[in-house]
Amino acid sequence: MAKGNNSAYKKMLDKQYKELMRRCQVHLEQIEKDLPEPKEDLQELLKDRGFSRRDFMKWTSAMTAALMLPPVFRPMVAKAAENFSRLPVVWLHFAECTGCSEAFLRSSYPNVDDILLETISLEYHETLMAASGYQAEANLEKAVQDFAGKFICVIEGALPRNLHGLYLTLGPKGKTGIQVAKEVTSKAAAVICIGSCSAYGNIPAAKPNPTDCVGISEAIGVKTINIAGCPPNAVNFTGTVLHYLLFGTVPPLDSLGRPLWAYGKRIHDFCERRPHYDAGEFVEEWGDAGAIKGWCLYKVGCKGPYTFANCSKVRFNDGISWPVMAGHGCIGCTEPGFWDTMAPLEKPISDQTIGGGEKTVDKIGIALTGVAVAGVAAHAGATAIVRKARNKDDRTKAEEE
Ligand code: FSX
Ligand code: SF4
Ligand code: F3S
Repeated sequence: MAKGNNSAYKKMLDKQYKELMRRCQVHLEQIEKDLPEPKEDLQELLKDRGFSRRDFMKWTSAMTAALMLPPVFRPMVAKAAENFSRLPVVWLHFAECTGCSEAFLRSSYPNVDDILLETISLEYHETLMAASGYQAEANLEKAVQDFAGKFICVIEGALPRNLHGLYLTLGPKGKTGIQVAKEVTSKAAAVICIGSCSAYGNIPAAKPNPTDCVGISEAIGVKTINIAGCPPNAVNFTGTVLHYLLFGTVPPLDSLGRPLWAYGKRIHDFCERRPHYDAGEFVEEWGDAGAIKGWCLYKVGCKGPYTFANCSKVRFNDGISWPVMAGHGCIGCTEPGFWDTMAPLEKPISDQTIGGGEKTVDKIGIALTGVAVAGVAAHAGATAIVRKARNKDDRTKAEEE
């Protein structure tokens, strides 16, 4: 009986994946018809940078798994990567530090994701393009017109709303950021917020927030895909764009607009220091014996228990390290309002929630478990809501799973 059920289940999965593959093939062919020729030959570029075909295949396997697709999708992920430079991108900057662009484009240890980002077809990017003034504005207008409904609008930075948006004006005509954001996003195929500033307001929105900065979605009411982080991981951006190139849809998102494949799990649950947390072994102060032994950073403020992101799994700079591995706690940079809600950054939140002062490990454990369980329950609830919305969206069951 059980065996029968198993084979029926396997048959159902096979059928769903076949349908998903068919859709993927149709979409890849469509892209080749609709979008301009690739601006770069990815394979040539990889060869020039010393990456072998084998390195590329390894990356393809890792990306396929990260996107929660079965290995049979590997050739299609490779094809989507080769088509990466066909996708026209208009990249806007509002209130931010440009650390997101810096993090993406200046990696000291470039990996396949970084090379892929180099191929991106940037029709407009204020900090990278040579044009300025009227020429820059004309370039933006042309890109939006030429690729209407086909380009991806990528946004870094929050939007100030006070003084009718006049705290942030752009270009020779002195348009407000809000005006530019509305004009460009209304013609885009999808809007991707890079970094927590454009996603949720973040540091420009930190108290007292005199300019009334908020994230893009809140400022102009558009649906955005939020690649959260300050700065975010390049992998989370390239993976999301690859998903779009593969299926023509945005990947499933949580209630905060973050792709579930990248932000669906808590930092704390995939942290290499977790066994020390479970054993009650904590760093008590910077440089103590626990710090030297690599114990858990919870008591020196790690916000990993409240933060959803894949930093511990994908790490940064070609997988070399991530904040906790470098010896500082996670400061929760992928969560909305992290600068205010996660402060003080080097003290545990439970110090406040359970009455302040130093607590025993047991007390911290109890308080933390309560907060973490509430966080997880909220996240699970949000996931269920997203799933329901997706069902409404008439997506196939195979893609949802
Ligand atoms: Fe914000 Fe990005 Fe942090 Fe900075 O552009 S997410 S302040 S790294 O640069 O927007
Ligand atoms: Fe890792 Fe921070 Fe959790 Fe400790 S509290 S296990 S350092 S994520
Ligand atoms: Fe940010 Fe924490 Fe990752 S601080 S980079 S979410 S480890």
